[in-house]
Amino acid sequence: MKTLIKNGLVVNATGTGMADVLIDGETIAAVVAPGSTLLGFNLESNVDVVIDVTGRYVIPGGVDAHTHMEMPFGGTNASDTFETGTRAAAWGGTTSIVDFVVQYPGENPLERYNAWQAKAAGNCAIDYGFHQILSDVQDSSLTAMDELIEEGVSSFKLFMAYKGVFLSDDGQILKAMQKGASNGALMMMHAENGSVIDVLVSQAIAAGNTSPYHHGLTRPWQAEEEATHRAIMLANLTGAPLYVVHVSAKQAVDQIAMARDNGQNVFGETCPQYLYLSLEEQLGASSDEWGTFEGAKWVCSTPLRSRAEGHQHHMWQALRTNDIQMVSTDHCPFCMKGQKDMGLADFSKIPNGIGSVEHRMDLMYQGVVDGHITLPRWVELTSTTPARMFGMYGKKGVIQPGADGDVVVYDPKGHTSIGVQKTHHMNMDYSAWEGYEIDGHVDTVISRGKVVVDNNQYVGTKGDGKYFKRGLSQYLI
Ligand code: DUC
Ligand code: ZN
Ligand code: ZN
Repeated sequence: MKTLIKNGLVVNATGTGMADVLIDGETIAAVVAPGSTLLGFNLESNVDVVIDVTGRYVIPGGVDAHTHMEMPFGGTNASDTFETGTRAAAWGGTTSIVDFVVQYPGENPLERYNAWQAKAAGNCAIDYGFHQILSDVQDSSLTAMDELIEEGVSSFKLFMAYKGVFLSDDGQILKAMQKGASNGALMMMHAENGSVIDVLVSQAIAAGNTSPYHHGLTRPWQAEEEATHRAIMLANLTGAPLYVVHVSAKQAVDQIAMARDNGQNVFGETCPQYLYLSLEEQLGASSDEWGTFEGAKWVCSTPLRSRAEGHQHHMWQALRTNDIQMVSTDHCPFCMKGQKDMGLADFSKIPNGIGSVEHRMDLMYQGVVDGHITLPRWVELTSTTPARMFGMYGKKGVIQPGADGDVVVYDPKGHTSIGVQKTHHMNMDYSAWEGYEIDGHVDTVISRGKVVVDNNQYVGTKGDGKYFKRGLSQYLI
């Protein structure tokens, strides 16, 4: 099967140019000036399908490097399965995800990895890879890190919060980082001071402050800044490369920027919720159905930050200046009914998470329209850097010969209305993004040469997505 995408403006992280893109089977075979012949062959008359994309952008499929499909967490499971979540991702122009294998204390990481492979196999709409979460860092976990790298799991997430669930103490973090420094793994960190947060949470509940807004107040920026600094220091001590996930506080951004200026291999990821949403909006949220519990829709960790304190503005700036290098979603959806409502009387029982996997490409494109970032930077933040950060670049993250045929046709004159009212495709009974209007539209999504979304229809099949065996981070070699 040969497909020619003609007359588009190809947008890569390196820049833009008018070009025709030929996909042969699963792979991009050529990127040529519009109307070119190749070795005397007229491309258009030698392919099976021609898609004329005049006036539209042709971008590499999005790579969302932080998702939690059907994750067991907070006494329930994230509501998107690999099937529903990856299909929603495809709808939104994301053609690869990297999800997290969960290891709870006492469990064997390799067994958990096999379990996650079994959950995903045959169910995904788009390609997928895995990071491994390590909770208690046993000696066997350190050995498993070597074996997992052989399996294509080259990044490991540790937590400085969620005591008794995920939290690793500083000694455990040190040991895992020593391993990462020696085997080339990228160490990922959930950087919040869990002990401090646990005390603040108990005090808030004891004082009767039980509404969702207090989730954010009890996870203050100081707890994020301190943990980010500590993680950077432990990485510095061991020589391990560090990737800080879901950065939300401007002070944490500054810690990362300082470490980078000092020449340390430290990277930062943020998420659309930390660019657009705020603690003030969560405070003001109320509905007839939920009252002030409406704010539970935006309970996630790290939490939304105060707009008055300027975190969102600082974050957009950091994306422009490359103090923060990429945008993932931390897609971890829960329904209000039967999941979030477990915390009706106590915010600390609300499962933490927001669902955005379908909307990341659109929300970040709006950043182009609003003048925060350029078109190539949009592609860099959402596709190229995630691919390079996590050892997928060349196949993913770029429109060039030899890359996988993961291509999105994006219409800058189109429009997208987001929300559950507008029938989003994530398995959630609400949207954290209800009412958001985007000045652009995902028209066509091609995953390894196969059209999976076209003209507002899903035309793929469950199982189209394959496991992607990742290499080491391409920022480190
Ligand atoms: N934060 C969330 O909001 N959900 C999943 C785990 C996490 O760190
Ligand atoms: Zn986290
Ligand atoms: Zn996460």
